[in-house]
Amino acid sequence: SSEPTAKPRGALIVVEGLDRSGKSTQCAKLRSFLESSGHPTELWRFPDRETSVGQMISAYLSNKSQLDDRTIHLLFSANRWEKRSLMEEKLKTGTTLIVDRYSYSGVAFSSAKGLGMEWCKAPEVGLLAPDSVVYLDISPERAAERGGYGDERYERVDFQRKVAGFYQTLRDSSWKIIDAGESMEEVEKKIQQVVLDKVQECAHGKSLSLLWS
Ligand code: T5A
Ligand code: NA
Repeated sequence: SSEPTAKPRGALIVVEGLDRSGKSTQCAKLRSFLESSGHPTELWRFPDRETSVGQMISAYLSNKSQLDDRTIHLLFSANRWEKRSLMEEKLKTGTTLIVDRYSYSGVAFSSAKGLGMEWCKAPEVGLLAPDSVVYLDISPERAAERGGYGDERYERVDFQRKVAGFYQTLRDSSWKIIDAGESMEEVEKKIQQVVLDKVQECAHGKSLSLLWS
């Protein structure tokens, strides 16, 4: 017959973890791995500091501007919403997206400042839910030893410990916890298998869902 064959969809893979857990390092490695395994892949990150909303976020993070806690929370969320339709289009046309931080960072960091977790989750509802969340697990102390924290706003051990607690509350069955204290190569290998399985599952028809349901 001449039924149109739907293109296999791409997977939405989110990488989360404390500051300096190795997310950006591993996202870059994962992208090369997927590409070389024949899967069209793009690497995205949040905050996306390129957009006008992203520039406001960037100024805030580097302490060049001050913003009310709820205001910055909503800007981080808006920064994801402004990329939502492109995200859906990419996935549906077969591109796998590796996303360096997503709504979980949004909720964990703002909750650690004292905002209510349900309030923090509300503006994220309706964004695309990741097919897999790779959580790079490391203690705040170990993370702080890596090149030292810089001057960005949230880079303090006591604050990062609170963030870790909220990340733990957000875990669900889509999460894979990876020991991020091992060597870069060990971490890389562990992520590869998890993600490859998920990419194949998505190509075979796993449907997209929405946060937070
Ligand atoms: N935020 C973010 C919110 O509050 N709300 C939100 O909605 C979002 C999306 C900026 C801040 O914004 C907050 C969270 C953040 O505080 P960012 O721009 O992602 O977020 O932060 P960056 O500074 O770019 O990245 P991180 O600090 O999170 O670092 P990474 O990406 O986790 O770590 P990486 O790969 O840069 O590695 C750090 C160092 O460790 C080494 C690397 O070489 C590097 O020097 N390293 C290792 N060393 C030993 N062993 C390993 N296995 C190693 N892996 C990496
Ligand atoms: Na990073």
